[in-house]
Amino acid sequence: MKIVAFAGGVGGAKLADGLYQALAPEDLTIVVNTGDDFEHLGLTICPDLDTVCYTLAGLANPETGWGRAGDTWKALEALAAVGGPDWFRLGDKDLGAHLERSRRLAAGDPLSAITRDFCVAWDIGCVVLPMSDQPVRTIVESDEGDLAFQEYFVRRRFEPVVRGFRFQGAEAAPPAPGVLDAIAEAELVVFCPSNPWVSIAPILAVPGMREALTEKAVIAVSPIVGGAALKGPAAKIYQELGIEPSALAVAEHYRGLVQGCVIGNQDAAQAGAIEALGIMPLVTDSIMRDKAGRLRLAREVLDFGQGLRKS
Ligand code: FO1
Repeated sequence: MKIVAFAGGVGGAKLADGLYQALAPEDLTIVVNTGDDFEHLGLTICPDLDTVCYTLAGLANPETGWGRAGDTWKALEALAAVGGPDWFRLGDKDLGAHLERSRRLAAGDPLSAITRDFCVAWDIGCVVLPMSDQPVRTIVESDEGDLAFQEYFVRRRFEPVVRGFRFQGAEAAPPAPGVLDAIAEAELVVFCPSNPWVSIAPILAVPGMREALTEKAVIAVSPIVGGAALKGPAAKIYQELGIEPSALAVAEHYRGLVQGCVIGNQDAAQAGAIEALGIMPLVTDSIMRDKAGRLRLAREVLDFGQGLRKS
């Protein structure tokens, strides 16, 4: 069963890892958000690509979900000692990937080719693709004006009040090579439990992406459980945009794109309202506490997808 997963951030990477455990490597393609990418210290940083790859490779820092396990901070300490900006925590091993990616991008290599080679180096058997080889930058329109994503998310700890988002460059960012083919061949597309506003929306903003999904069975896993986000600003953003954060709000957010929505046991009472949207709910324990939990949820999503008939 060929699957495509849309992912960004730590939560998305966890379900991507579950799907990676559940499927033959050749049956999984992960399309990753690049709207969080930014130029920093003269480097091009791709946090969601690295978070997905480190997680699948078993290299990710288990406490934070991002960066490398067991990393050290000598370079960043030395940088700070001479007055450099150390607000974005880049570990020594992590820096190795950023240096090589930046070197190859400057040499003209496409991000998708670099990502493919990193996957080989990190022994990742499935295909991991950036949503586009062209840059897309999420701009957060806030009560403090426009903020680059990492300024908002890390430097300001997502405190600014969100008014909206723009995905700068998306209109000139075609899907990366292989993305549309993978979707066309897929029997199921899964929106991992990533932030709908800043992880999944940028992927959907890539020209042709929504159209590619119209004939597909698509399932979203809600990142909002019990009215809260498991990690990050998703619930706060819904609230600031005047929407009560809930699994139902996520289903409504994806209405017209998805046939199924996986929600937490805490949100079982919303299943009827989700079904009334024409979206099939699956109520389960949607929290992935460990590697086995990721595999369990992934298997439930795949079984759910098998049962769904493209209406
Ligand atoms: N997130 C933080 O909250 N603080 C950091 O210092 C930080 C550093 C960092 C370095 C590399 C990387 O790949 C991710 C990093 N993240 C950090 C996470 C990142 O900002 C977010 O994971 C994504 O951009 C959105 O999920």
